[in-house]
Amino acid sequence: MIRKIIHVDVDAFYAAVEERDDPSLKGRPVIVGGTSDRGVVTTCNYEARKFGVHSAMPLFQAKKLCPGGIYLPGRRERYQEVSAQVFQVLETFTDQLEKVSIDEAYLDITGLYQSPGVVARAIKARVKAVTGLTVSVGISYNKFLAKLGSDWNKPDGLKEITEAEIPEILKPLDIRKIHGLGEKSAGRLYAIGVHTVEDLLAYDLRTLENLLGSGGREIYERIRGRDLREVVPLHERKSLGTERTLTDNVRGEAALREVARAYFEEVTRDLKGKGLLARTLTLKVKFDDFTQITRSKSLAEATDEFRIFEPLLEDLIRQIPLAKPMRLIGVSYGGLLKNQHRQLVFDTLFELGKPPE
Ligand code: TTP
Ligand code: MG
Repeated sequence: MIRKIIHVDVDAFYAAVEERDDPSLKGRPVIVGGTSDRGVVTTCNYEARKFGVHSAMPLFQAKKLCPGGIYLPGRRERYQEVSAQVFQVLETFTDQLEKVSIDEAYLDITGLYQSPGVVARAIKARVKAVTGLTVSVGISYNKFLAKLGSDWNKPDGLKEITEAEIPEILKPLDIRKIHGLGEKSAGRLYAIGVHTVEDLLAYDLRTLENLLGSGGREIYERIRGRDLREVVPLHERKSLGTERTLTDNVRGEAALREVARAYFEEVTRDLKGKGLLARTLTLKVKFDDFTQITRSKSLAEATDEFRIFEPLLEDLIRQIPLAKPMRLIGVSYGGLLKNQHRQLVFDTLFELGKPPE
């Protein structure tokens, strides 16, 4: 199946946070990276980039190129805070979200109904509304091409790369744009006259492996538009539940139902109280011989409605064998979503999905 992968990268992240927190900086070149001339530029906004300033440039050199710039020392904690806000927005679109760095993530939206273009525009609009920052978004059918897309027309960019455009769209690219090809390798290739992806496409797999070592195969595949890496969510969503060892073992369906229902009511209150929606209900029973059984049922859509989950609980109770005495019973919800963002996301998707008037 063709996947739908999105890569999101915040524009001039640290500098953009400084501009957001102090609007008087807007429109002026902002350079983050310390105030002593011995340091280097951590990042700078696009106004400063017009002067030729870039990340990792020594500050004394930046000050020569851009003497009128605003030089700031950087506030790591503040950037972490804003980063968390950005990820909170992203995580409302899918739980298939992989955080790559402080300002960068992959989302696998294969399962979403809306087209990737609509989702990408909704992401841009929501991040902007919540944090005031612009992001660039790349869309494609694998990670490599999605990342290339987000870098295509920064800042505030949006670029989709389709399978039909491969390899033509890649041919003119400078090999230094190939994510995964290190600076040293790029230098080595430059030295033998290989500057573009088109030049590199002329090399067969064995030659590339000789030139680039073990990473050669990966590069060989990527410039042909092939990349099978999956989007790996950092931590799968936690579950929310109650389980207790009973004071006395119980036996039979009525006893199981009584305890399971009490836990179910408790954990459903907890779910609502935390502003969460759930998709899966799980019932777990441990018997007196310490064997255990867990049974789950899922809904197509997450909810926090007691009456929607109630029949699922009944189903689960019927799946538990009743011959042995039970020593522990547990009920939990999984596939959790935050409730309050949901409506916002759907509103934005709806707005952006409407045909132009
Ligand atoms: P990047 O996404 O590489 O850079 P950026 O967001 O500033 O600019 P753009 O994406 O528009 O090209 O990095 C994100 C942040 O990480 C950046 O704002 C500062 C920080 N950073 C470092 O601390 N050290 C570095 O070497 C780099 C490149 C970035
Ligand atoms: Mg960035």
